[in-house]
Formats: sequence, structure tokens, C-alpha cells
Amino acid sequence: MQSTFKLTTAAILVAASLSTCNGDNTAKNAAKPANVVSKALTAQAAEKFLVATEQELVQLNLEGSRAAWINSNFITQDTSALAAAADQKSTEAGVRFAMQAAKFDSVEVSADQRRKLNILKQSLVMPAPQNSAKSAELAKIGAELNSLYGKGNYTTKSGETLSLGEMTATMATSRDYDELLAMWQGWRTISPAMKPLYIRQAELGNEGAQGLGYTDLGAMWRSNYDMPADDFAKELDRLWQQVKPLYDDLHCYVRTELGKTYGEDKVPQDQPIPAHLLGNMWAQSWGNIYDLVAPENADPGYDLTKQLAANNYNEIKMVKGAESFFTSLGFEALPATFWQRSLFTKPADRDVVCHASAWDLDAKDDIRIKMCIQKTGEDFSVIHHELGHNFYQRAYQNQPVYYQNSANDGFHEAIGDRIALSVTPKYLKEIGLIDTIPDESKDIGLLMKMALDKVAFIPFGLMVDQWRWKVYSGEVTPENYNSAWWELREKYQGVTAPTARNANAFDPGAKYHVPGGVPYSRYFLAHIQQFEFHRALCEISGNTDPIHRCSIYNNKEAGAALNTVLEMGSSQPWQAAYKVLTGNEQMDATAIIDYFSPLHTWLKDKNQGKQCGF
Ligand code: X8Z
Ligand code: ZN
Repeated sequence: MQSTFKLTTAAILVAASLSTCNGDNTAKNAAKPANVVSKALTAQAAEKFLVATEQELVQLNLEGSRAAWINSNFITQDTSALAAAADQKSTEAGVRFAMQAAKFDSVEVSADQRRKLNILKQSLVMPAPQNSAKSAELAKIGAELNSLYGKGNYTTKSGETLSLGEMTATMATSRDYDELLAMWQGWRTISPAMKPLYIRQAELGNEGAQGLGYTDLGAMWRSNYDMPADDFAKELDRLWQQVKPLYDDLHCYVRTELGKTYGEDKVPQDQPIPAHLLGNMWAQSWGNIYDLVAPENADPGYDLTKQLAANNYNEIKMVKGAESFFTSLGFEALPATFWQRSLFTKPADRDVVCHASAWDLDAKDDIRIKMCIQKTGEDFSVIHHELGHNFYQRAYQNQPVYYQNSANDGFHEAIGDRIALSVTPKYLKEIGLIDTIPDESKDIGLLMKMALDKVAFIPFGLMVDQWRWKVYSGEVTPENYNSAWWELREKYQGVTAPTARNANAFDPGAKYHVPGGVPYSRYFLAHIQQFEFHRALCEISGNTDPIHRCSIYNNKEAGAALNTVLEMGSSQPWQAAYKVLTGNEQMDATAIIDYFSPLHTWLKDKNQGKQCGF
């Protein structure tokens, strides 16, 4: 199920509950429509409608979240049916609320009422057509897609069945071209079965969006950013153009080094990089191949995965470690129920959706994460990411349900990442995970590792929704789903499929957020925003170190500033929240560019005389 954020399909509900990759929905009593929109359309009638709707939303969110939680933690036909039923109810209610809210379009209401009404009109992720057979079909498709992904695995030629977690570990550590290729191809066997469902979901979602007055579902998604939808698309392009020169130099250097490892016949130096060689199943972040591209004489000399093992960190200790960063900033510790109800490890005996997510079941204190944690430095970062969602959810819990959400969806994704940017060598030494802080001569190595994770991600963060927007607008038709996906992968990332793809391949479906129905531009935004938030909070903390060595650990002033923004929820246009923290109302990529500027200079030097580009 889904939620404003989460996953699946449907829809959901307004802000409530959920967050990021998690799910839930809303709508409690679809059988008793809130027909509180009186015939006289006045500001008082709007208020009455908003109050009544708020009560319904609270109930719907709770019901939808519970069904989604159970389904994601125990994937069976029955739990999928229950989750789909809750999702249908939420979605139908969400559509009804959106239609009713639109009736007040030309009524004079207060700014606060207008904001709430607009939120009701825009917040569905997968709106259903106003037809109960179709809304049931849409909810069922969402649950099925989610199950196909959650249950996905690959049986090798020798008969071994591998989970995504196992394949992810091999993608991160193997340096054997053919083994990597087998994993890469193997995982993509899960998605051809999704394609007919996805086609129908797009049709129904578009019909739902059109019923609410949008040209298509992509336009509806783009309208969620306190600016005209077309301007939002332009903003993404503008930000990408700012980062692209840095990305291009990173790509060029990495391709050269991979050519040395695998041979230039396997990694042609004038072509996009084969997608299975970058340390990640989707080639979306490349930190796992750091050892292949580490700058000579500048290696910081520690590997966080090894340090976690050497210090006996198990999954819980990793989560406790991340929690203590937040409490060091002044945030209250997580509630006991978080520890009792979260899922931290992959169960041996049942199917679960392993993709990490953070949940807010009741918009009070029942916050949880669900994650099949691997004891790696990479997952230590993901845990910070997830807890960022949970601390955000708790910070805005006193807002009206309409505003129990982040300022824009990029904020929700940026907060935990921003904390993880403070997991510097100085911090790791302070908590006893490493013994010595590498000196300045190792900065290029530190920056390289971070760039492989963060800069490499940015074009991927952009292309996923470029693809979906084209699907929803009809520019890309089902026959071209896969070829259009790879055209965008090549255009933005300079990454290519390592083998010709079969006619039935549906490679977008092998990325969680596509079957999960989670919009993806939020992660692109988050990767720009987190560096702006980092810069701002480091300044507040009185940091005097170079920005990539700044950690706000233990700094209560920075924590208080962060909390001010989190507490606002989505009560103001995101530009206002942005201003509170950064002083600007417009996003800007200069913070990430400045952060990596020493590395960029180094890369340009290394790339001199090379034929870069793809
Ligand atoms: O899905 C996530 C989080 C949950 S919201 C683990 N992320 C994106 C992904 O894995 O594709 C975080 C970074 C990008
Ligand atoms: Zn997230």
C-alpha cells in the first residue's frame, strides 16, 4: 500500500502518516461518504469540510498503514487482498476528497484553508477512476506488483535460489565480469511478469488523474511542489545542468579505471559504462567500487564495513548508533515500541518487502522501520536515512493531519542523508569505530568515496521519473518501455545494458519504486538539498573544518535549527521552510559543487587529454 509516499499503488492520503517509502493510506469510512460539502459554498462550509475530512483521514491512515505493514511483513495472497481492500478504500476516499475540495476553487477562503484544500486535490500518488470496479482493479494491481517485487528471487543454473540481498552483496564485492553479469541478468528475470500489470496501472492511474483535472498522472505528480508543474520540470533540468560537469568528470575517471580492471574491450572508452560493473544492482550509486578507483596515496585507510565487524556491531547496534546521532542533537530517543515493532533482519521463513522503509502508523508515536539490514557501511548510511524519516514524522506530529508531511518530498529523503554526511572520520573516532583520523592528504580519497555514492546517483535520480513521465504522457508506449528506459540511462548516466535485452524485458520493474509506485524525483531533490542543509547546519554549529569534514554530532544549536524546519511539516510552501534553514527560497546545487570542488579539480587533472563523454 501506499501512502503519500510509500509504495505501492495506491494512493493515499494526504499527508498523513507515512512517509517515505512506506505505506499506507487512508480513508476510513468510504461507505459513509463525508457529504459535508454543503450547497452553499462558503468559507464556513470549507472549514466544516476540512474538519470532517481530517477525522476521516486519521482513521483511514491508521487502517491503511496497518494493512500495508502486515502485507509488507508477511506477503501472502490473503494479506495482499486485505492490503488491496484498504488501499481501495483509501483511494476512493482520496478521490472523493479531491473532488469535493475542487468545489471550493473559486470560493474566497483563508490562506490556510486554501493550502489544505490544495493538498487534498494533489496528494494522491495513484488516483483511481471514479468507478468502483476500476478502483478495485487498480488496488489489486498495486498489491500484485508489490508482491512480485517482494517475493522476487533468482535461481541460478546450478539450482541455487538467491535473494536480492544476496545478489546485492555479490554486486558490491565481486570483480568477476561474468559473475556480475549473471546476477544482473538474474534479478531482471523478476520483472517481465510485471509488464501487463504496469501497463494497466498506468492506464487506470491516468484515467484517475484526468478525472481530477490533470492532463496525465505525471503532470499530477509534478504539481506537488508549490509551483506550476512545468516550472518544476525546468527546475530539475536547471539543477542537473549545474551538477553535470562534475558528474561527467567522475564518469570519465571511473570508466578509465574500470577499463584497467576489466579490459578496454569490456569497457570501451568511448561508450557508456556497462551497468553491472558499478557495484550496485541498478548502477545508481557506486561507492562499492571505491577500491577500484581509489586515488593513489589518498586512501583514508579504513573500510566502515570492516570496522563495524571489528567492533561487534550487529543490526540493532547499528540502529542504536544512528539513533544516538539524533539524540546527540537534542531529539528524544525512539520509543520502546520502535524497538519492539520494527523489522531489522530478513526473516528466514517468509516473504517480506526488504526494501528499506520508515513508517508512522498512528501519527503519534508508533514509528518503525522495516529493513533487511546487512552489516555494511552502506546499510549504516541507509539506517540514518530511515531514522531521518522517523524523526521527521515525530517532529510534525502536532500539525493538523494535512500538514503531517515534509515541506516537499525531497526534504523527507534529505534529512537522514544529511545526518549521514556528518558520519565523518572525526565522528567515527569519537564513537570508537576507528582509531585514527586520516590526515588532510587523504581528503581526495574521502571525497571520492562520497562522490561515488552521491554524485553518481544524481542522473539516476533524475531519469527514473523522466521515464515515468513519458509513460504517463503516452510519449513512450508499452512496446518501447524498455528501449526508452535504456535511452534515458545512456543519456543521463552514461550507463548501458551489458547485453542485448529480450523483447519481453521490463527492466524498470526491477527497480523497487516502479512496481512500488513511489515517485522518484524526491531522491534527486534530496541529493541536492542535503548538501545545502549540511552547509547551513555546519555554519550554525560554528564548524571551522573543511565542509566535508564537518560533523554536527552533539551540536544542540544545529539540532534546534533542524527541528524548527521538521516541526513545520508541510504547513508552509516548501520555499519558506527552505529559507528558514538555508536563507534561500530556491534550490541550488552550489553546495554540492563546492563540497566536491577539491575532487573536481583533481578529476579534471586526471582526465586531461582523455576523450570523455558517452
Ligand atoms: O528508496 C530509498 C530509501 C527508502 S525511501 C532506502 N532510497 C532510494 C533507492 O534506494 O533507490 C534512498 C536513496 C534512493
Ligand atoms: Zn527514504
